[in-house]
Amino acid sequence: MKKIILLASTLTVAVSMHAAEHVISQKGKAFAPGTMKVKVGDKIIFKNNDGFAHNAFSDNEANEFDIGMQKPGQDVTIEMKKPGKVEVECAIHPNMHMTIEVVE
Ligand SMILES: [Cu+2]
Repeated sequence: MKKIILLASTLTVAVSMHAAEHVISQKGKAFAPGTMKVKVGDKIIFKNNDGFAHNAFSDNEANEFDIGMQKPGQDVTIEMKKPGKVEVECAIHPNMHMTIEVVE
């Protein structure tokens, strides 16, 4: 039993060493930065720095996601699972968009 626990914690360390975290801010009805290059397995943290809700999503097949209603001050983390271009939009504010390039 002890061996299994040790193996599990070693794996967790190995994964977290390779995966980077990137922050995307939503403020003034805009994503910042406007473009971002990340690696497969990296995590994206969406921060809502506005006083109202956002709903970031992407229809790009490789990394399709929909955060849903994200309240002010809330952080939502998603993982980029496959390489490709990810065009991020906000379902509430049509003028909001940014692009994430995911590479191997
Ligand atoms: Cu929005």
